[in-house]
Amino acid sequence: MPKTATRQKTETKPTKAATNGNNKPAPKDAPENQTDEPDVYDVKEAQAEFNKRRKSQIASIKKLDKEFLGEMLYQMILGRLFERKCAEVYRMGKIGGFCHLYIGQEAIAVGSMMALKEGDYAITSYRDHVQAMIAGITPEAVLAELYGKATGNVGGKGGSMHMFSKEKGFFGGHGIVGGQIGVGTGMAYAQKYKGTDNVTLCFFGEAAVNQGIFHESLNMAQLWKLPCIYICENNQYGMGTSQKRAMSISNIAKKAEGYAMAGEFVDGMDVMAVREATLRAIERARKDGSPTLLEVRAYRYMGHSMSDPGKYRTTEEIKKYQERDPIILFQDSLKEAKVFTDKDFEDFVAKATEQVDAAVKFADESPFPDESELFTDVFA
Ligand SMILES: Cc1ncc(C[n+]2csc(CCOP(=O)(O)OP(=O)(O)O)c2C)c(N)n1
Ligand SMILES: [Mg+2]
Repeated sequence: MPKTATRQKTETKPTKAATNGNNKPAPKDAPENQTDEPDVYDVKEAQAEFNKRRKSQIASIKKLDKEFLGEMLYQMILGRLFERKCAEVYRMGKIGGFCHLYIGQEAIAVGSMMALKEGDYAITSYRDHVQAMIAGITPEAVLAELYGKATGNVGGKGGSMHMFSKEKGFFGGHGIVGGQIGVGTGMAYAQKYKGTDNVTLCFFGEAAVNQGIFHESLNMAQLWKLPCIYICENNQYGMGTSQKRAMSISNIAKKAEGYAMAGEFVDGMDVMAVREATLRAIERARKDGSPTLLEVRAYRYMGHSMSDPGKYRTTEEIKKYQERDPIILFQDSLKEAKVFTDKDFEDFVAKATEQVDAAVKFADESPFPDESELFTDVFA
């Protein structure tokens, strides 16, 4: 993807507010920020980090074959372009209700889910379109679901937050913050109970860590050695509240120690770092069921959902992370490692654009569910 193709105006909504994650001032007795990160970020510092990452990415790239690397990059590009199209058609009124986009976080889903094998499971929150597509649900079925059409992934009845496919091992799409942590733990229990060596990837945001279900699930998973890999996608905001304002400690990976569990911090802008950390966790889980907590730090470029006015953060902050864009970083490394050329990147973008356009055509032309569907799939 050409560098400019990953940056769009809509992804850097300029804001006047320079508050740290909220328009309201912090209470007087609130502790100082727990991290040493500055509130307004230095772009040069971000670029230095970017270059450091590139070196380690190139070393990891050399361990994989070209075809697989191409598929990883393609999935990241497809996810980005698909989500941009969602924003576009949402604004045209084709999608109703909530719509949470994943732009900026693609390296997490691709790096982790593409390390899975047949029979493994994944479950996530409402920010689920990209994970669903990596699991194998087609862009057509995901977009038609967003449109509420009968041809959608779950017949147009779930919408954006509830993609699901038992056959593909993808168990949602959950709207209750943290709710999927308990369900994911249960899925891992089932895998162990059945005597398989399969694992579950359980994704959730950093704000979900403050929910009781996080504690209960991790405690039980370690005690019973359940093959669950808890992937905390730390995009640094829970709606309009920054992590710093809502958590007494900022180092989420460290929380694993409280359960005698393996825990690791991972740079979520680096797809290869995510892959390698996930593979280490998978190896532990397949061996004796040991769970792992991964804190994968990334950044959400868009608002919490399509209705977020985004007044709680600055343009400078968004730009800092875009300097380390996961797709650009990966492309630059692949180019330096002489795996792909600029022409190859253009071809990937063209193919993904075609796939997204086909999904739009499919969703546009699909019918809404029949009225008779109103009373099917209802459990009460
Ligand atoms: C139990 C519960 N409380 C509150 C909400 C409202 N809510 C929806 S998303 C969200 C923020 C969650 O942030 P995070 O877990 O960091 O995930 P992200 O949206 O950043 O991916 C909140 C509070 C909810 N859906 N469920
Ligand atoms: Mg978050």
